[in-house]
Amino acid sequence: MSKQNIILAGIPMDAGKHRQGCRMGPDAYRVAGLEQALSDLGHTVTDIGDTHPDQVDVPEDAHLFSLPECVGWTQALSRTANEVAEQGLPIFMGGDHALSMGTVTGMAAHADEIGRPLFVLWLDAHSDFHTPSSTDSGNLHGTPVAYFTGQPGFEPFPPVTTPIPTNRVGMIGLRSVDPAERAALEKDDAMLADMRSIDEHGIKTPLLAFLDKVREANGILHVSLDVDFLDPSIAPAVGTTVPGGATEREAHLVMEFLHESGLVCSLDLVELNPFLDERGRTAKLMVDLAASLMGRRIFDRPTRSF
Ligand code: 4U7
Ligand code: MN
Ligand code: MN
Ligand code: MN
Repeated sequence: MSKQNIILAGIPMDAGKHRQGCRMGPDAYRVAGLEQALSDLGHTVTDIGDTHPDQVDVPEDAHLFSLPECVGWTQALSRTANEVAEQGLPIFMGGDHALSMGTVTGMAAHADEIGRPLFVLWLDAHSDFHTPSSTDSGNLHGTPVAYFTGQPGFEPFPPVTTPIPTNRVGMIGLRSVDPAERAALEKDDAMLADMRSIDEHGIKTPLLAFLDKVREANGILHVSLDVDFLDPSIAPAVGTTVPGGATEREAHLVMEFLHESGLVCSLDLVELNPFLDERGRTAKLMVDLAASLMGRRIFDRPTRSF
């Protein structure tokens, strides 16, 4: 990957779940030095500030948390992602994972415009494959993959004009998938790498297989990195911790391979809740992972003391 125009877009979205705090995510990445870390690698970096949701005329829903706000965010983010994708490589600083309903649909429209298929790599403990009717929690951050792959039941969200076929989705890090999600995923053909298979075969096996698929299709790759992909012992700042996650080296190795592939077109950094962090360690780790993805080499890792 050569030197890039990187666009940092803050998305202080907290509407995708009951527990609040992800709205502080964008500022935590700024304080943790994301812009400097990327410009030190020779990239041009522009922080366009924070995005805001559109005002929409959608009624509240008794079962779904903050439905109108989520619809307004999706509409605004889909438009913003499509616009910034034309200027370079966007990094969406969340915000909770419901923001991917907008970023992925916007990137899909962009990919369509340039005539290349969009693939999505989902780095997460969860599959986020609920629909509004299958979710028990009512938290829409558990639904983005179902939305952008075009599953039914998402009215009043904007119709998905460029759905991503499930065979262009790869999930790595899975260890908490609800029964309804599992039933739906079993019928589909997304690439699923759970932590058991990662323990057994190593994290590079599913990743390289997926990158080969992207390359063979002349595709481009959107990466969605949920903090809970990481083990909670190294990344405590997230509301939905699940033990047994990726280690620091596994996560960096994924980023290093992604860099070497040259296929990545955009990145979501989601679910960071700075209210739950320990002296900024999770925010700093996420910054380090983004830097690895953008080409920082292993000997250039900074020494850290807390
Ligand atoms: B995240 C959950 F029940 N499946 O639907 C749900 F386990 O973006 C969790 O991956 C969803 O953090 C987690 O509420 C969403 C739960
Ligand atoms: Mn466009
Ligand atoms: Mn998620
Ligand atoms: Mn998750």
